[in-house]
Parts: sequence; C-alpha cells; structure tokens
Amino acid sequence: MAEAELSAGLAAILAERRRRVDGALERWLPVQGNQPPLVHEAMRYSVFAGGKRLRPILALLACEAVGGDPENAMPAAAALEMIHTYSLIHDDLPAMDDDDYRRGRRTCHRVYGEAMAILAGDGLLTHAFRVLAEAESSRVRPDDRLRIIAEIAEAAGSRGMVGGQAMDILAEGREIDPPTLLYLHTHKTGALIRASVRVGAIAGGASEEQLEAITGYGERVGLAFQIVDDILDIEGSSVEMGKTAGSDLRRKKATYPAVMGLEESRRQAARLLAEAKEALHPLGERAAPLLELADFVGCRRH
Ligand code: GRG
Repeated sequence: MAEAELSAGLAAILAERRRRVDGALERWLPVQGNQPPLVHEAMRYSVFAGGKRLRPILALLACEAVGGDPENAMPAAAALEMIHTYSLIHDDLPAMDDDDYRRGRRTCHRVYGEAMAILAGDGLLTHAFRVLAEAESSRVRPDDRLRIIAEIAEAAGSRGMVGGQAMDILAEGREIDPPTLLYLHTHKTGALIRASVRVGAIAGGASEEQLEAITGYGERVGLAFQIVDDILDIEGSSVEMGKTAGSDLRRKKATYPAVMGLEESRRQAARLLAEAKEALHPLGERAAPLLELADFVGCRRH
C-alpha cells in the first residue's frame, strides 16, 4: 500500500490524535519565556519541528484497543514524544551522527549550538518523567502509574534505547552478525515502540492477555519500523524524509540491507508486519486502527 493510499479513515484518526498529542505537548512543556529561555526555546523548536507522533499515537490507540479512555494514556503519550525528541537531538550531534537536518529543519545543535542542544535533550528526557508523575495522570491507578514509569525508564535507558544506540556506534564500520544486528534494532528503536503500546494498554486497564497481544504487536512493529528506516536510507529522498538520505551507507552503519541485502530486508519487514497484525487478533474490532497502522509503517516514505 503506497502512503498516498492510506485510507481516509486512518488518515483522519492519525490527524485527530496528532492534534490532541500536540495540544498536550503544548500544555505540558515549559513555556518559552521560562528561565533560562534559550534551553526552553530549543526544546520546543525540536518538539514542534514536525514529526509523525507515531509513539504517542500508538500509546493512545493501544489504550483504546483494550477498551480504555485514551485521555488516560495522554501523559504517557506526551512523555514518549519528549523522550523520542531528546533521542533525535542527541543522535544528530557531532559526536553521534553529525546531521544538519531533522524533521525538515536545521538540527537543534546547528541552530542553538552544541551545548544548548545537549541540554535541550537532557531537559526533555527529565521533563518527561515530571509529566508522568504529575497529577494529571491520576486517573490511572497508582500501581499502574508506577508500572508505566518503570516501563518507559527501562525502554529509554541503557537496557533499551541508550543500549541500542551505544551498540550502533560501536558497530560502525565493522562487520556484525545477524544476532547483534537484531539486538541493535530491537533496542535502539524497537524498545520505545514496544513500550509505547504497552504503557498505552496499561493506562487503559488491559488484562494480562490483552497486554500480551499488544506486546506481540509492538515488538514486531518496532523492529519492522527500523528495517523500513534502513531501506528508506537507501531508497528514500532527503526531501521526503526531512533528513539526509544515504547517511547510513556513508557512515558504514550496521543496517538490515547491509547485512541481509535489500530483498531479504523487505521480506523480513513484511513478515513482521503480518505477524504484528496476527498478534492483535484477541483484541477484536477495537484494534482495527492499530492493524492499519502496521500497513502504514510498511509503506511509509518518511
Ligand atoms: C541518542 C540515546 C540516543 C538514542 C538515539 C532513536 C535513536 C536512538 C536514534 C535515531 C536514529 C534514527 C534516525 C533511527 C531510525 C529510526 C527512527 C527512530 C527514526 C525517527 O523516528 P520517526 O520516523 O521520526 O518516528 P519523527 O520525526 O516522525 O518523530
């Protein structure tokens, strides 16, 4: 399915959830005038530079798929986007990928300088946990709120995204085996996507069976998302992606196409997305938007 063929129904759902997520981010991020103004401006610059809001939307849809009120998942959704944006700001720094463009704009450090970009990332990561702990998430039971905080911390930390990023940097320019590649992708990108659907489901009061189904979906979508990203780095255009295409090749990154070839990478992404959809079966009709979102991940151009 080409991105242009995204059904009108899903397009409307994505646009509506995105608006609500942006509203929550607007409310919960420190305002630009707060001292010190430059770091808050840099945080907002990167958060509102665009972005699909995939992780927060996954959290809201997972909450709905288990029969919950999506507003209960909104603090987690906003926190996930803050953490994701921090990871992009730091990933673009000269010490990491050294990129000039992100989300179609100059990267944070190119506009605000390296020190301010590091601090903007730190500020977003820390503020995410403030949002999670705040009273507005009190409609979720206290034990579930603690579980959500622990899930997000684990997924973002050294046993999740940070660990995957570290492995990614260590693997640059080296030959790696498929299990190491799998570790790298499931941690660098997969962990936060898996956590997104899990915390959404927990906020929605999921049963253990529902949580298991959602987890099976999130793990597969998370890995497929990164494989598609690897393919887009070869086949996509910088304009469509809003970042520099071909940078994985230039930096000799460990990617699926580099290790498995393009065709096998496409096959694996398609298989994972089919399995992701299968995993949703126990959730019935309410999971329909998540089903279609899996197709969107497979055919995205940015
Ligand atoms: C610096 C701790 C630290 C981690 C960085 C996620 C990550 C780890 C780096 C990003 C590198 C990258 C481009 C990975 C490819 C997959 C990915 C996360 C793409 C960006 O996510 P999208 O497509 O971006 O959801 P938008 O802009 O739509 O939010």
